[in-house]
Amino acid sequence: MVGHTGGPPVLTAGGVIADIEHGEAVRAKHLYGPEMRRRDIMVGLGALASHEASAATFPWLSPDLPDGTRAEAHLVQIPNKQPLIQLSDRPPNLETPIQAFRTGITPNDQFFVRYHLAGIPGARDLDNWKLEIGGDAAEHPARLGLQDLNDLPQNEVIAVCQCSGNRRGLVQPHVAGVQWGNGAMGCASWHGPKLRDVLDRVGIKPGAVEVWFGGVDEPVLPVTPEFRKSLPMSKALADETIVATTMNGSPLPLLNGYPVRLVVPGWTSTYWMKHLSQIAISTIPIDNFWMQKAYRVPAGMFAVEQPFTSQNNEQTWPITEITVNSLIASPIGGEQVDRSGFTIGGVAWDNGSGIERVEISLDGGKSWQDSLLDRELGRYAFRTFRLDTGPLPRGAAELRVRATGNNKQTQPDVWKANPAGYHNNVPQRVLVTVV
Ligand SMILES: Nc1nc2c(c(=O)[nH]1)N[C@H]1C(S)=C(S)[C@@H](COP(=O)(O)O)O[C@H]1N2
Ligand SMILES: [Mo]
Repeated sequence: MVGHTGGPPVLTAGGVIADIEHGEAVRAKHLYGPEMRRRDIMVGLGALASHEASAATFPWLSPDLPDGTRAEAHLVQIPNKQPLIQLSDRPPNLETPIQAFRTGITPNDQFFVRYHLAGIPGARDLDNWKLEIGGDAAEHPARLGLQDLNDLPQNEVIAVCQCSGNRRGLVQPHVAGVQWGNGAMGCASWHGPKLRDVLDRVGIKPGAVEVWFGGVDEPVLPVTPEFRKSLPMSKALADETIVATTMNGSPLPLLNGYPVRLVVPGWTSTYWMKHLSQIAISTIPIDNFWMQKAYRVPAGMFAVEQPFTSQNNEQTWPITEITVNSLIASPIGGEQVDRSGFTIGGVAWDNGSGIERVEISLDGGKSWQDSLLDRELGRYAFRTFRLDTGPLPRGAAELRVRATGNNKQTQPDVWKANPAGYHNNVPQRVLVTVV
């Protein structure tokens, strides 16, 4: 295992979040003794602190979210994380508050958490972690440890990890699924060997069509399908696709995939397998619920540069590339702003073509002006932007933001409705009061 301080947090069987790594056990027990329910450990940002707190107390929860979500969503404080918005408990689905997107890199302790299965691993389950690589198109299967990965040539990529369902909760009419607001995403610097170099350790036979991936989390009920995903060979062998052993210079937080996760820059994070423990190079397409039923969009609805042909059918395609998007993180909705002028700031990102332009409207979309783009951290990274508004008339104002990629894709005025609520990239609206 890699050495690290402040062990990763663990969800115990009883559903109480505790931290059992090393000396942290005592502190965790003290802070959140096993008798305490999760609801009791909620804290607020700053002075906010009550599990009664809801829409009225958290103005930064978008008004577009379903009422039920606005009432239920609350901040939780878990070890080694700042307060995150809890949207579900088992499995844990935790959203990053919008304030975190004022910088291009999302700190590990503010990074969102998404799981499909309640049987998520604790740190002890990962002590004997190994990565098994095989499949019918592998020349000679192998079992690698962390040191084997560290011995391969190392790469860094700064890339946005965005859930396919980010902003699903903001679409109208509402659709089923985790009701994410704007924070089911983050951008980090990921470090580790290329997947290609890992696959070369076992050798790829001719005839390989996909690489399949599994992690150590397991369904609690036998009827629940295991979470397994696959990539086409083109994306698996691409320069940017890595097996990350660190995140922002530290070991991965437990809930973000410790000790190793797949990083697939430009693609939504459903493919970014956490606690990666199985890789199979395969001559046949994977056939399971998570690839063939879930995470799919109507065929041809969203332009992609690299089709995933082995998984396409006539009606639907797997969701793959991120669509161009942008977010104002300052000011936030409901805030009062100064009529002498204020600075608007946030982030924009796309599938890796890179951000060419971010426009801002101060009048609800009637007129637009270019913002200033900060230095690019990498083509898969968040690009921060800002605009000094200058003086504005008093009263209500509606800000909007719209990004365009180097590939000329831009954000549509109307969401391309699809059953799962994916790819919601209509320009965000932020209502503020100029005083
Ligand atoms: N092992 C495992 N990996 C996983 C998942 C999962 O449920 N289990 N969910 C995927 C999905 S849909 C998303 S959005 C990202 C979330 O990554 P994060 O929890 O680090 O933010 O992990 C991906 N990798
Ligand atoms: Mo996701």
